[in-house]
Amino acid sequence: MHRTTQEDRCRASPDELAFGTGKHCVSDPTTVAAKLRKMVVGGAGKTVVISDFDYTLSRFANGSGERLSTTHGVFDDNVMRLKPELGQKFVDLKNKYYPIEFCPKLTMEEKIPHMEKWWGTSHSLIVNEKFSKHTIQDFVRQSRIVFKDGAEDFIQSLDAHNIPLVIFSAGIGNIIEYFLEQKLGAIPRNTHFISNMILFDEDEKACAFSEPLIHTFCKNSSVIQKEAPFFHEINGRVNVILLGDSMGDIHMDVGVERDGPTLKVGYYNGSLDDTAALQHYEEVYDIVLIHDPTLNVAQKIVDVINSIH
Ligand code: MG7
Ligand code: MG
Repeated sequence: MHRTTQEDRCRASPDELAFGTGKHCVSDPTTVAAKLRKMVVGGAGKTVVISDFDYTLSRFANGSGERLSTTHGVFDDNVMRLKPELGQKFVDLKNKYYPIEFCPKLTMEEKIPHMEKWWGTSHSLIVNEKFSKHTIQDFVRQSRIVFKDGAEDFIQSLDAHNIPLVIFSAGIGNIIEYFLEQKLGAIPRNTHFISNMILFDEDEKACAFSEPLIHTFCKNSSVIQKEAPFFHEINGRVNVILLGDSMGDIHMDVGVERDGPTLKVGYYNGSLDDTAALQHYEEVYDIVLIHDPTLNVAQKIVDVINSIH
């Protein structure tokens, strides 16, 4: 029997999709093709996109390979500029906890208390400083958050075809909102958020964060409030396109009760030498895109679904 090698798998792609020249892995093309067929039969009316934001809809690195910003990172950069002492506190937290988040030797259970501490401390700093909405909007304008190529068109095309987009982020939802408003002019009607939201007092100063806290390792049904107003909109949308870049993103669909397929697209931003990590991504994501700064594949999938009806 012919054993599929890593090389073979990285070349394989289902006939329905021409992925272009970007490097990608599909470990089980038959399953991907079967899921896609079901999604095409269901059409746009049965589809919902559930996507992570940081390093999924946004770019991981610029053309020179420099790391770009996450939504939380907006505070690191801007506060460092304005109030170096406070800025250093954000940076120290990142330096301490980021290696724990990605440590291959720790289990998820071992990491969770550290993540709660990181998010909790960082959010307290934001609330204690009482940043105004206006200041945070300015921070976003000056931030190093960059859309992946084609992200604006992707979001607009979902809206045009009435496909809901649920942005499920352990980052800061308001930052995503301001970013979308600044880039798209307004937040499209189809776009909804499950995220950490900064709450403002009557003077529009940050005074608290929404509950429950969402960190990297609790992006699942436990933090989805079923009474969210958009839930009626995604009811009956049995086919899910899930976009993520981390291991914590693969259960974002479990809050949605249904029996249709989830096509999982994973953006791998790690080292190419880390074959264990890459292999792990291939096991949990249907399609793994390696160092892909575009949304071409996600757009292709949506185009295929829309092309039939
Ligand atoms: N992330 C989480 N927190 C912070 C923070 O305070 N500063 C920075 N720079 N990054 C943070 O979108 C989720 C990602 O945001 C990062 C509290 C984590 O690495 C997480 O994966
Ligand atoms: Mg991410």
